[in-house]
Amino acid sequence: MSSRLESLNTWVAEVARLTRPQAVHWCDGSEAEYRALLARMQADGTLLPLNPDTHPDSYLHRSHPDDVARVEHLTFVCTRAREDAGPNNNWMAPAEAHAKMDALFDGCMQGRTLYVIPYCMGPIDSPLSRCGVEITDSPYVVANMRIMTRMGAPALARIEREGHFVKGLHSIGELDPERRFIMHFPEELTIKSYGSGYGGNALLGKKCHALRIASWQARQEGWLAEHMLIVGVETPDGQVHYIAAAFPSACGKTNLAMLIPPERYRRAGWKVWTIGDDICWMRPGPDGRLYAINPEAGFFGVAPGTSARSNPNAMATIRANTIFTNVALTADHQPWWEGIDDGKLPAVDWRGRPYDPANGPAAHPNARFTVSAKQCPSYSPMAEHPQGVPISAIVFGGRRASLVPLVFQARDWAHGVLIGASMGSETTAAATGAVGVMRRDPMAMKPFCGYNFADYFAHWLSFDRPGARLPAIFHVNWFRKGQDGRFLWPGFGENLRVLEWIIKRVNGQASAIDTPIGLLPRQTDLDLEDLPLSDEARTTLFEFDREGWRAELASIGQELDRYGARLPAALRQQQQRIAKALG
Ligand code: SAT
Ligand code: MN
Repeated sequence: MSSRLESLNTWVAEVARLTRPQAVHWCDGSEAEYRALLARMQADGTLLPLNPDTHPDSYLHRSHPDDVARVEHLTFVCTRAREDAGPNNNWMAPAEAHAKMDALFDGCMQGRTLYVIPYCMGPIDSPLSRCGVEITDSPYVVANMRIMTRMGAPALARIEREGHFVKGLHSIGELDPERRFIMHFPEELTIKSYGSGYGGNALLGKKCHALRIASWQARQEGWLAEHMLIVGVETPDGQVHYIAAAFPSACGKTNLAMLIPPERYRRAGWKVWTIGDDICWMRPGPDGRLYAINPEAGFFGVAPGTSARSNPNAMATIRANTIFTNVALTADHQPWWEGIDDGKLPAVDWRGRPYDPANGPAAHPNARFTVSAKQCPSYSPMAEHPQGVPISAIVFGGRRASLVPLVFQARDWAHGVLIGASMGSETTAAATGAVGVMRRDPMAMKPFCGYNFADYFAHWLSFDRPGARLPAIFHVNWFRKGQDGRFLWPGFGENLRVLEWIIKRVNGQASAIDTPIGLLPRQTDLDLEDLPLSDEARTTLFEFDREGWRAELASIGQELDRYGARLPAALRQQQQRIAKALG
């Protein structure tokens, strides 16, 4: 097979000449093709079938033990001018990067099949969607891309109509961490990824395209590509408010996107609709509001910590047709992970060894599930709407054990951009490196912005223009800890109480107190009925600690200094205004 688009055929031929595969397969995305891939991977041990009685059509994949997370130190943005990549990215000159990668790709697919995956990020018929083609030698990547994107014949038809697409070339190579690079060429709409089979490094439609390359395209075309979940909250009067929220990897985006209202809210008629759990593309509509789509078609969620208590919708979603990566197994081949709370015991750990606590956790802390969004009980029909959903509020948040209150609101858009730009969070297992270290992660995009953060902040600020009806901006922190080191806020479904305040603020129905850092609720402004909160929680979660914030603003000032003269003056003014108000 080939395509009607000459530029696509030429590129595939070029890549085949370089990588020398044994066969070339153009993916049509059909069920038969998927079945054949699954059979092939079961035959060669890439996938192990799970217990068919409890988890029909579900599989376990064990990755190479050195290939379990994104590798930020091996991820590069290769723009002609170094400053365009910014201090927030590793940079390499495009010619050097191409030479390095092509040397790695030379002959790397010998004895393997080269798969051509045409895919569409977003609903096939949406003007907000963008297409790409990934070439890979990993059937595991093909299977995951089929779940995570609209892949195959309809995507190819759109690509042929449009005549252009993002090019992604991927090989698992030898899975050698010394020969592993994830390179982005935003000016050429090209990605080259070698040496890893892990999600964020290998499913190129996801972070590489839908965030790094798309953020670059979005800036040129006047929209935003963000690391955000999208959730619809239906109030008892039947109105649905869509909220987009940015949290770093493994900080609960999937849980918030699939939230189940507490019993009392449920009885009152509150409902929650899931649009997306990781990526949000939004752009101004004719009425001046921001309209958002989820470019993905599935969830690539963190398994550990997911349970019937923390995320019942996720548990229902992954009951069948799911690919699990690096989870543990029970004796009867059910998937198992720390925090699943199902009363069962792990028998075999994520590496396939008999479980022994001396070897560490049974499941890898970044173990994942890949599953179609359509299986999620709360999946919104609006997620397939070509025009997207109007966003009422944008929420930023991170893991902050101290200082940062449960929720506060930005005074205006520019202040909100500063709040996003100064986000901090403790690191998680989603990337290799130390866990639990506080780092600045502007808009949760530190690992994903495909260009200079200074220009990105300027792009965000540019949305505030005549005729715009922008969402209100908030900051939340579910992770505040008390004196005893335990979380003060119960989180999960109870987070709806915070969303309720946010929606009421948007509707002008809730009050707040004005502080130098923004608009804070008093504890009486939130519905805390039936919540077993300690006295410490009731005060700490709502307090504004002037001393602590002085130090925080100084640290934010230093962070902004990194961007030098390129930093938009409006952002600096916001920081100085707050620092001054703090005294
Ligand atoms: O990058 S992944 O898609 O693998 C997961 C994440 O870090 O958000
Ligand atoms: Mn993510």
